[in-house]
Amino acid sequence: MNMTWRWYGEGNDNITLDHIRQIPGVMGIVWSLHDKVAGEVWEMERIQEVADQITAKGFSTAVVESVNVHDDIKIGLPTRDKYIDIYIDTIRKLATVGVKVICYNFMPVFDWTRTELYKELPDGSNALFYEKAAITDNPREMVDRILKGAGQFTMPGWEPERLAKLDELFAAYADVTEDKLFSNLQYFLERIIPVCEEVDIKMAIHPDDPAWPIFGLPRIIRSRDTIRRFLDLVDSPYNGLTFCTGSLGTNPENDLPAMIREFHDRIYFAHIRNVKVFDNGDFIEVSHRGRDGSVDVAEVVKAYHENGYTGYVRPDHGRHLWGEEKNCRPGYGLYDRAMGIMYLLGVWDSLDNVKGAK
Ligand code: CS2
Ligand code: MN
Repeated sequence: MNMTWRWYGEGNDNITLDHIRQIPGVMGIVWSLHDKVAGEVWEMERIQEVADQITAKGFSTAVVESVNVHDDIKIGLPTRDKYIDIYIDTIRKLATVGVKVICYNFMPVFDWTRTELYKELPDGSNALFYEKAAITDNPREMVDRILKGAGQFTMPGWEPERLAKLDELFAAYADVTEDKLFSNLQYFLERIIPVCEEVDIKMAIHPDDPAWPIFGLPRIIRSRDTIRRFLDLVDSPYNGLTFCTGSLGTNPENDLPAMIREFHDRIYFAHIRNVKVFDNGDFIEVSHRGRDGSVDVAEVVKAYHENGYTGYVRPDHGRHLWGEEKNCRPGYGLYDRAMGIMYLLGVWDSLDNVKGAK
């Protein structure tokens, strides 16, 4: 496995590349131009600048998360072609700085959704929490709560300017059924995948988080069957997956190791994290250690190991520890993610059963 770390960029995060260099085993930086909203042009100079910072510290630039997809593409409006052209322009530019995998998602309106950003765990740390009953009919209420909780930070997919027009967005999605969303995704893929084949970049869709529809909006990457349907939309090795155990693991019916065994040759990016799912369907993010939550993380790593997985991996979210929540992005502190890496590499190396395993 090729271990990576999601970094928000210089001056954009309290975690620097020098911090990351001290975490054993990290080979690559997962990066993006985080100030770009979906549909904006990515200028080559900006791309080059970040890529240079990353390579100067000896890291690979191979994974970008995310290049977000404009709502017009997801809704299927006539303006989608213009935004797909911009997307293709970004793919071509990213190829010139060594990008091999682009992670993106196709969730309507909201990226990952939680109801609380700093829910205290019994050990005194805190983490992202989802309370089913708190998802009411009023998305505005939830949006305000999340934006307030995030304070100074803008979280991916939670851009205040875009969410200010929530009513309009919901109205625009009114006719978008699950089938329609699948066919809009197919339209998008049929245009971009030939370019990816040409420039050798794998597209890796991120599953929906949580793995069920919310606020009446369809969510289509959520289970074994929907993933199979997705892969068949465009049956090219360049049309692949980010397999996020945290997102898919919110539904205990998803047998994650079995899904990894089935889909491993189309998984290009593994997000590994644990969630504890309660009987009423609420869930909270916990440490990577398998026995702390509902995801058998060691078994997940074993499924990758068995299949000789050589793709990119990152510890997904972590808890906020030792007071760092005052100063870090929700879910993206330093300590728990660093410990998560050591857990993942520990399991992997023990499976290698080799002294000084690589
Ligand atoms: C990420 C997602 O922070 C997270 O939960 O896994 O925001 C992810 O970056 C996007 O869904 C991918 O487009
Ligand atoms: Mn993820």
